[in-house]
Order: sequence, then structure tokens, then C-alpha cells
Amino acid sequence: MTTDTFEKDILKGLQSKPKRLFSKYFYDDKGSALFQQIMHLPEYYLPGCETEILQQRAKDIINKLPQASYDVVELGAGDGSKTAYFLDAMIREKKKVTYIPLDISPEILSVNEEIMRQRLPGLCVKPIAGDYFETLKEISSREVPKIILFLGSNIGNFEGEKALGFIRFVKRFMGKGDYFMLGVDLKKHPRTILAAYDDPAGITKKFNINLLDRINRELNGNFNTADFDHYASYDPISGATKSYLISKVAQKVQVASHTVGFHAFEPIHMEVSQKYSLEDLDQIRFQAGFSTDHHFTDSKSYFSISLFEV
Ligand code: AVJ
Repeated sequence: MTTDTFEKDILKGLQSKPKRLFSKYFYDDKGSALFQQIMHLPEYYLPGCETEILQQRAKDIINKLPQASYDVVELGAGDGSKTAYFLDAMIREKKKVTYIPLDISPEILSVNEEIMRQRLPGLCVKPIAGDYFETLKEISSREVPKIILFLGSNIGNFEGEKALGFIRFVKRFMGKGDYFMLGVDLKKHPRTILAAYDDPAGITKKFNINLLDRINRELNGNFNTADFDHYASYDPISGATKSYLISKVAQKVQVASHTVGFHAFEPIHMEVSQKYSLEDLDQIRFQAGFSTDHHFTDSKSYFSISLFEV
């Protein structure tokens, strides 16, 4: 990613009304480390639920997959440590698997390869580094049927109709007999969801504030981060969880030699983490033009691994 797009996106967002910044920029080295801490918070139930499904329900998922061999393509794979449970089950169920992790970061892909080498020696791993808007092209020409994985509730960061747009975009690279496997956080008690994005330890606040620090470092900004507070909300009707940073005072901030004015208590919208019901997912599956779907949930029905068949 060039500094150019980063600078343009940040300035455009800060000049919009209401102000907004994009959560895809959270993940510099410090932000990625803070996200690892979030994943270990007791309130942040998502990774535990998803891991439970990948461990306990893998065989049920694999029973829906008729072919003997598959390319398992993972979008935004990261270190793949949760995916290893599913790949392990695929191998135990005698499927012939090639694992193709796609990620923007070549560093995390070498960690991924090393984890697979240790946990699943003999697994064929073919990492591809880059933006998946580019790298997906490379996998669509392969002969073997594929399962495209998009785990970790990452679909939740797409706002409104953009989630459907993204699923339609991925489907263009798929053929008959291929599967899209999505890890999705479900609608549930609003307090349970809100607590996951408003932890008392304040890690989620730091995770959001880090983007202001990043702007200070990389775009020569002068945000005084102590003047901003974090505020999360959940709307049980739409299922949208939204995070904001609130300017506690009226102030002017410099970013890349532009001046940005804030009123007291003016919000910057930072992130959307959309929650879905199983009915919402059925509708998206239908609207995206997949033929069938199956949902595999954890014991609390907090999270779903949903399998969409082309
Ligand atoms: C990585 C996008 C799934 O939205 O739950 C965690 C990021 N933000 N806490 C999410 C996040 C605040 C996370 N995703």
C-alpha cells in the first residue's frame, strides 16, 4: 500500500461530514499486536467460538463436501493457526488438499507456512502475497475444485450493501461445485456484543487511538490522543456495531499540512462490525446467487461458519 492512498483516504475521511477513518488502516505493527491482545480478551468471544466450530464441527462441514480433492484458498489468512484445525480434519477425512493462503503481508505468510510445516507436515502450502483483489485472479484458473475461506468475522467490516458486493465479487472467481466458507458473528444479546467492543481493560480504545498515533507518525500529524475518547454502539435492529473516537474538546489538528477542526464531542466514525442472523445470511446467499447454504454454529449459537455452494 502506498503512503499516497493512505494520505488521500485519511484526509478525505477527516474532511467528510460526519468524519470517518477506515479500520483497514488499524493494522500497522502496533495495531496488529493490539488486535492479538483483543483476541485474548475474555469479552471478545469471537475467536473462541470460531475455534470451537473448526474443532468440533469440522467433520460435519467436510461431510457436505463431495469431492476427493480441494484447493483451500484463504482470504486474509494471517498466521492460519485456526485454519489448521480444519485442514487437519480434511486430511484425516482423506481429502487431498492444497492450502493457498492469501495475505497482504509476506511476513505473516512465512509464519503461516512455518505453523503448517510444524502442525501439518506434508500439507502442500502455496502462499500468495498481495491484495486479494489481485491475487484471486491467480487461483481462478486452477483445475481443482476450491473452497474459499473468509474467517474471523472479517466480512463484518464491510458496511451495508458492500458485504453483498464483496461476496458477489469473490463468486466471479468461482465455478460450479466450489464453496465459499464464511466465519460470521451472529446477532445475540446486545450487551454481549457491546462488551466485546468496549472492554474494561481499554485495549479496544488503544486499538482505535493507535490509528491517530499512526497518522501522527506517518502523515506528520499532531493529534493529542488524550483529547479523544472511545465510544462503541450496537443497534440490535440493523446489527451494526460502530466504533467512534470522540473529540473531548473543540480543537484544531494538523495532518499532512492540512488543518482539521473539531467541535467539542464531535465523533470520528472508525469501524463497523456488522452482525448477522442466520436468516440474514440465507438472504445474502440467495442474493449473491449461490445455490445452497449450511450453517455450523458453536454451542452458544454466537458464531456461524456458513458454507455457500455455487
Ligand atoms: C477483525 C474485523 C473481525 O470487527 O470484530 C476487534 C476487529 N475491532 N475489536 C471485529 C475488531 C474491534 C474485528 N475483525
